[in-house]
Amino acid sequence: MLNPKMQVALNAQLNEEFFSSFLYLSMSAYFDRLSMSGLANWMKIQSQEEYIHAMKIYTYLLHKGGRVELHTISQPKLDWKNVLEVFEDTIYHERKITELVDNLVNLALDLKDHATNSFLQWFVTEQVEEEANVCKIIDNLKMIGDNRTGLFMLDRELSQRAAAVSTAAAAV
Ligand code: OFO
Repeated sequence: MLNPKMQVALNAQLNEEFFSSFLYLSMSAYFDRLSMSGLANWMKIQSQEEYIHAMKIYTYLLHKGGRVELHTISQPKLDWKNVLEVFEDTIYHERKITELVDNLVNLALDLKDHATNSFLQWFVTEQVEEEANVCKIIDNLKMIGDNRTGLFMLDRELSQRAAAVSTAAAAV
């Protein structure tokens, strides 16, 4: 049985993960508008991964006899100045998510909720990888600057990203 405080906190995180999915889908649509299909592909997969994160929490809540409570998802930003600004917003957002995950772990420790603490460790590790991936792209974009060929090459490289696992398989 989940502590009511943990149930509320996990549902809030569930909503944050769905918002992340929306935000990255909006970024993907922005890149498609610019005909940057590689960047659009990278963000679309990022959006799918966030959906998987949300569904992991959804499934965990149900396994623990908790209640899933879906909230309204805020409208994400629709426009950016340039490619770099999109990824700067992404790292800002991911750092906020890392902080939220850390707060959840702190709550689990306070409540001596070992099962939830163990469940959350997957997210702790995932955030390290996500932040590193985004930082690498930001470094590349800074090196490229206004060089159109460089941007074209990066777009080609990011078109190679493939979804690691099927949505259904990853959510359990
Ligand atoms: Fe990008 O983060 Fe989910 O957890």
